[in-house]
Amino acid sequence: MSTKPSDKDVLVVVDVQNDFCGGGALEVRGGEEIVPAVNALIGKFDHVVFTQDWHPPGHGSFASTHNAQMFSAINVSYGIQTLWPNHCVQGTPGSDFHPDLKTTTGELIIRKGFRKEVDSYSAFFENDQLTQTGLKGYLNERGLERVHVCGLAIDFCVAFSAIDAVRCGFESFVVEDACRAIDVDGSLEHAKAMMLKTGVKMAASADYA
Ligand code: VGL
Ligand code: ZN
Repeated sequence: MSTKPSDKDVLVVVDVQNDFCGGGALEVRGGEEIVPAVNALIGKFDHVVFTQDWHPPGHGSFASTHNAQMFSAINVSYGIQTLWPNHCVQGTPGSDFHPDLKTTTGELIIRKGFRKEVDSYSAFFENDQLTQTGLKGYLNERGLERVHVCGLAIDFCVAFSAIDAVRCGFESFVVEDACRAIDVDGSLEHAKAMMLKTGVKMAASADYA
């Protein structure tokens, strides 16, 4: 069945940035392959929001900040934090959106991860699960009720965003073919299980007319 997005539907395009694409600092395998599918979705929605991972130099999620191994994990005040290669540093080319991404009709860009001590995977809450980005209020004030998430990476920022959308009272969908995974230490399987348990619905680009 194919449905046409209404004025209550919003597409949230997560972190389609150079550092998550081929040759980027935190390359997601096949990341750039989703750009045509994401652009096609953008063309179908009246309301489009982008997120942009946006870290200051020396961010607390960078392995280099802790002289630790990339993709290892440490305990921080808000729980376990995976340590990443330096990526999406504010103002660098790696933090730019993929050059082919059609950002023109976007109504809002949510930047996240800009506080040095707290990472932010979700478009709604920072990783402390408390600090809000403002997206919930924005969507509520604009009467948007259904959130459709695509982008990079499905096992981190996409999953956290879709799960938090449910938590914030929205109906939440992940457009699976318009996502790719980092898949470190079983993260993809874990994220999928969490999404299903929370009530996130899996969708495909073909579901949208
Ligand atoms: C992301 C790890 C670190 C993502 C961002 O966009 O999924 N993953 N920062
Ligand atoms: Zn990041």
